[in-house]
Amino acid sequence: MSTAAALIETEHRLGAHNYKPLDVVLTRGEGVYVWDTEGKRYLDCLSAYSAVNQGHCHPKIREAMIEQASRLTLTSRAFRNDQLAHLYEELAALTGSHKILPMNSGAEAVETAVKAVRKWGYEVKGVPENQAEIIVCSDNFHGRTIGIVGFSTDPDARTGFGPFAPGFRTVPFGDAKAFEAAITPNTVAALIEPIQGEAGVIIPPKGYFTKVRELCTAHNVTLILDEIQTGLGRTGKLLAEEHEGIEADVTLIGKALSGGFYPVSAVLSNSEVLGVLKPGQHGSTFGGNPLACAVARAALRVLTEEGMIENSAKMGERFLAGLKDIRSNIVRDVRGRGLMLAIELDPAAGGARQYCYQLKDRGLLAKDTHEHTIRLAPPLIVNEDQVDWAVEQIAQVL
Ligand code: IF1
Repeated sequence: MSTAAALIETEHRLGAHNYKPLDVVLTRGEGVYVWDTEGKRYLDCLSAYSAVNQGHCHPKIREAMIEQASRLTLTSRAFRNDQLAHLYEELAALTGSHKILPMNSGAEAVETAVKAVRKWGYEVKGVPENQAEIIVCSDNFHGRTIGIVGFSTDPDARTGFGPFAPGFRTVPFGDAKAFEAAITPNTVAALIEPIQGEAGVIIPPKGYFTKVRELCTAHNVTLILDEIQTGLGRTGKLLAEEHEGIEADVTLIGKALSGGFYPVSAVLSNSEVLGVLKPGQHGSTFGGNPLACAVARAALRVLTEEGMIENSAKMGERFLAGLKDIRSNIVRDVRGRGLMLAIELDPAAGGARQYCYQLKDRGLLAKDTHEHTIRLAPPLIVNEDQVDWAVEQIAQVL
């Protein structure tokens, strides 16, 4: 048995240093809790960046995974499998989408959507070849591929990785006037997060998305919402767009689509946009494989059948109210929707990371983001006592 310190040393020696994790080595998870190699238990307030909305190792998803893994895991899309059609049906019934394209990671879903809307722009909207423009927002986070980091505004994400693909126009998030001004006859799509996650849980002003929706409709621009993090119950609704009373033309989901068992993502769309992709023009070895489909079907089933979305709304309100009651002169702002929450600290407090370490010592795992913000996102099955306990720990530390 290696000790935690030895495992950390080996990671440091052999692994690329593209992460700086908290020094806690986890070995087991169940529901809202994870355990480290020393047997210490933690309340997980990150949920693998919202991929384990259903809680760690959910027994019904595990059962579906083991059952399917014992039968058939991968056929490639060269042949058909008996799970994909069921996933399509269940996703369509749940979300109302008409066409679905399964991929693996979130970044792949974003890349897929970018390809589809460009082709749609040329073939349906009539944009001249290679002139398509996509509007994106400053401080966006959509993934790590070359295509995506090319339209990031975060220097860490993009510096040194160019040259990048042209065809993206950046506007400030939450500013409908700037959005309108960026639309040209060549604009094929807008790609936006309903709430910016990596940027620090930034909720746009009321009415922003209503206006964006109107503008997209008026100018025949495809509205793509990246719900990879906000979707599947995280904000207290199935999709965060419901808070805004709008519908996207294309919705991207991932992360919790598998409950954290396996990378599964999907592009959900109307028929027109995904309809432009013909055989041979897009795909992936693992996308839509039977294991992924069986896992995703179970992940969606427990999300709805076990009332996790309603619980997210209820517990989110309780968590936010608790955080707002904390009296601390280093707290600058507290915000959230559903169980997607953040505490922004005063820059004078010396960074959020030290507080994450103190929370870890008290048995609560959370992650700092952008230096001064603590992000909180427990599994959607968290209960009142656990929320109250978390608030108490946070109050003590701050
Ligand atoms: C990491 C952040 C969260 C996403 C949205 C697409 C993707 C993500 C809205 C890509 C991924 C991740 C990736 C993870 C950290 C995490 C993250 F801090 F970077 F921003 F969640 F807040 N769209 N988010 O949030 O999905 O390809 O990773 O499956 O370690 O990079 P992916």
